[in-house]
Amino acid sequence: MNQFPKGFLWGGASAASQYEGAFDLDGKGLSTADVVPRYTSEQRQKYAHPFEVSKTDALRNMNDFTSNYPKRRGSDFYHRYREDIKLMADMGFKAFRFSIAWTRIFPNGDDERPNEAGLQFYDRVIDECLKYNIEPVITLSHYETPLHLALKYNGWSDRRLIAFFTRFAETVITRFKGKVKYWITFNEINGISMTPYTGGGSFIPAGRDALQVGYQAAHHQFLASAHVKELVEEIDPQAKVGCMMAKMVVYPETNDPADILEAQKQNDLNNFFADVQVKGKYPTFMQHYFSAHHVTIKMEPGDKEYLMAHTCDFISISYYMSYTVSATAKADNVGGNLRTAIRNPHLEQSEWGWEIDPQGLIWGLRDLYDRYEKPIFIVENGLGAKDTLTDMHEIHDQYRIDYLRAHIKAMATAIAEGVEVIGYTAWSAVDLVSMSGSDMSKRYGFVYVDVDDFGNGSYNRYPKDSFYWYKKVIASNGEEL
Ligand code: BGP
Repeated sequence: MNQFPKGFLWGGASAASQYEGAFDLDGKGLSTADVVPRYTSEQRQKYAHPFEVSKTDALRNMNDFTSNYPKRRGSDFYHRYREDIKLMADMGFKAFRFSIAWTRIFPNGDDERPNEAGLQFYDRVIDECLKYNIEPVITLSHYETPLHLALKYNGWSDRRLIAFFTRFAETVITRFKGKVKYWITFNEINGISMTPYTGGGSFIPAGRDALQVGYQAAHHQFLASAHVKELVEEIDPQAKVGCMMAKMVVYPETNDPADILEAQKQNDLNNFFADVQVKGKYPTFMQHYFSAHHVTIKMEPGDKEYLMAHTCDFISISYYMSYTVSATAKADNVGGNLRTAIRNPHLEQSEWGWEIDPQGLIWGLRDLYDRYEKPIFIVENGLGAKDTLTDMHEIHDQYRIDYLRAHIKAMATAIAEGVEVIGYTAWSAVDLVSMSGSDMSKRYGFVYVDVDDFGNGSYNRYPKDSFYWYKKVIASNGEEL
């Protein structure tokens, strides 16, 4: 029997830049995600991280209205939020995780006044959720930064971003006071050391190291998270603030102690991000890592005390797969959903080579709970797959059901052992644009959206087989899998 606590937050997740579309409507400014095109497979091979763009590309792409930018269209949630939230309610969702696009509220990021039309959109979305007793779980920054801040300040590598972000956060926390109980600060914050553009709108200037840029940006995001915590305490003390990490479960390739040490190091490097936001301080091992990698974090007096004074209430995570490293073929800091070269022969892979490992989730949950003793919210977990729409408008996604079932069972095992898990929002509620591929072919939703990689299609919504399965899971509070 799978036992889930009463009031467990079952639901699904999304992100503004992959879901909303309407990238330039009602006063919205451009974000870093809006200038990321869909890459061809050759281009994908050429770039180490296909979802990063250079400053030159960003400047060119911002004025390009003819090429294919799927994130600009998303799944048109902007116009179809009523229909989508109704579908979520039909599944019995208790929670819906989405992000607020900073550029709808402050189009340039450093504007003095908020854009009322942007706030009104989220008024409508939140009220629609509450109408069905769906708890809105809001991410303040999900893989996008106002493009203006990227171009003018080099994104989060500049300390001034903290004040701009705090103004944005204060605006929305005040506006949605009493309606939102769960705020998440930065999506997969641990990705930033590998992908400073996606995570923080920072380009890597020539001659600079990604690690230096990324970790400095992370320091600023840590402080910004602490500001959010302080604001929520003042404005809406009932609400809770969570940090968010891609939970990396890293295995050694063999039982050679050197491999085991390398895996431990990689796990520590990832947990570092929660160490700062939950324990409130930089762990000692990071000082050593920074000096070995010539990274210098510029801090100001009072930063350390501020971080210690405003730590998170809960930890939220994404979990898709596990990773394998060895002392010889190591991936230096496996951040974000990036793969190492070593294959785990015990695991099957998704069509995208992501190694499917439900037991790894048990390992990850135990590890986090042991280290932090804070409630854990799984806010992303799911299978990216190519779905086929039949002539009858059905989608037989048994593979997705199998994946989700196995991970939900794993979560139940961890809960039975005493890990406090407060909710599970699968990625994704409705199909949306893939973050890394910037295309529609890699689908995650319980609801199919009829649109292809080029924006052709009706955008009609069709429940998949997994929709009906998940409805039963929720209705039985996880007993019927
Ligand atoms: C996470 C991101 C999401 C998301 C998901 C799946 O890293 O937080 O935004 O998209 O992974 O990744 P992808 O879309 O690249 O398959």
